Amino acid sequence: MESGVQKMICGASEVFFPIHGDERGKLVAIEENRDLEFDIKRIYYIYDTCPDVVRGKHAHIDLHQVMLCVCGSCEVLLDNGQEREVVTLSAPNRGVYIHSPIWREMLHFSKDCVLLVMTNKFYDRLDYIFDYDEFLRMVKERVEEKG
Ligand code: T46
Repeated sequence: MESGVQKMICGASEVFFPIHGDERGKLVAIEENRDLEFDIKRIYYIYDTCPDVVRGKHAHIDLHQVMLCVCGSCEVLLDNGQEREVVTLSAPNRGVYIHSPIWREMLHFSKDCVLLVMTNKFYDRLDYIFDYDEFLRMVKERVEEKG
């Protein structure tokens, strides 16, 4: 499959990465500024999450990130303050690229889920918004600033 970008709600896109496969198995390579539109500053992965747990429940003020399940599956609720969408991540070469402030919740993790995340910034707790109303206020302010 070719790498590419497909539109989702405003602020997020679906991304695809090429699979290099032969008789030995499959391999996916992700290169910054080629397969991703940003420099990768940080990679982390989430695993061993119980199926009834909801993670995330926050937005970021200024962060670009791509997330995909290298194993298993989970759902991601994306909310840009005006539209909502639930995406199922279940392929190691298909992810979601979040490039604007979006409230996100990750849920329905399969037992074997490994959710890989690549971001353009180092970890910064001050970049998080944990209050949904505060998130809505920030989105509204940005819309007003843009006119
Ligand atoms: C996001 C979703 C997809 C670190 O020390 N460094 C890190 O880079 C991260 C991401 C977390 N941590 C520590 C902070 C907490 O003590 O790891 C612990 C769990 O992190 P958190 O509760 O933020 O995990 P999630 O799954 O709710 O959210 C994470 C990211 O924080 C967030 O940016 O978009 O995954």
